[in-house]
Amino acid sequence: MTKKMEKIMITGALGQIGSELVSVLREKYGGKNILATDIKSPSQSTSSLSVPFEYLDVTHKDSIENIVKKYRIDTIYHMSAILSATGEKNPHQAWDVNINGTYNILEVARQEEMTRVFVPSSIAVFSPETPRNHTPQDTVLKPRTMYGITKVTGELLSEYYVCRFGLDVRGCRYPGIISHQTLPGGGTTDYAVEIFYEAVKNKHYTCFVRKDTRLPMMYMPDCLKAAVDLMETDFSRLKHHAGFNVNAMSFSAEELAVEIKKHIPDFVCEYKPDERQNFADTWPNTIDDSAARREWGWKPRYNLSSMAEDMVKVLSQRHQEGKLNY
Ligand code: AKB
Repeated sequence: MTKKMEKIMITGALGQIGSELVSVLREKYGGKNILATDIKSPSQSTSSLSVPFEYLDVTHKDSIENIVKKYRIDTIYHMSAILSATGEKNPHQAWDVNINGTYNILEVARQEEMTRVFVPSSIAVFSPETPRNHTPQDTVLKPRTMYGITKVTGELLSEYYVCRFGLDVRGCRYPGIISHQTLPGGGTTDYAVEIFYEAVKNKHYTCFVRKDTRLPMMYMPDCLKAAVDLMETDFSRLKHHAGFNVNAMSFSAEELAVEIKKHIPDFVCEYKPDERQNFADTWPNTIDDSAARREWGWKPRYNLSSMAEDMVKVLSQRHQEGKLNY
């Protein structure tokens, strides 16, 4: 029997995914049942959470314990993480936040006999040895970045907690996430978001990967749907738990620029690859997500053209209102 999720805590609630996840969970489960936490304070962010907020550094297990007890939390969406580019600049911090933070969350969840935990993973778990097209669910994972290493470890640790302690831990391997509410920070796929802001504001963007760089991407509504759908699925249906491949769209940087040009004809994109190119070069072109489709009914709603149309529409409107803060 799959237990009900009643009191839900989100870590990294002011981040790119966390900030929008708060709104979706608030609508679904009611604001009084959601607790947002982050290492930043809400005043530093533009997001209006409309749910209780607590400062939380996930590397401090005692702080997690205190908050979990105070709010009687039974479910955690653990969204705080250091992404690939920042992680490579400071691998020790990436290890601390991504590994020790995740371990602390899982340990507190185990001790408190929680209902469920969501631990997201990433396409950064893959590596040059992994098949790059239609990358299988179960395949070689030998990442070269500290971020990728922490994400593989997070998947293995999550699966260990499922098998060893019977804790219900779930997660999917997110591709690059494109959104218009909160900017991503420190990732390799950030160019796929920046390009929209620059196109709308300045009609020009210098992209930090080569134009033929093809990566899997996903629009935020699908990213949130994946998290909620996976967490709502009956446990008995799942053969995998952490690290589901989820596919939505896949395009090269140049194809993205061409798509944006359909809406902003005088947009010009240049390409000046930096060190992030090296990370992108070890990640897949396309993903096989048949396990997610089979086990919990995953199906994305947005493709490149519907995502780009929506992004340009929302950001152009905001720009006209003088509210495109970037
Ligand atoms: C990153 O680029 O680091 C992230 C990811 C793919 O996990 N967006």
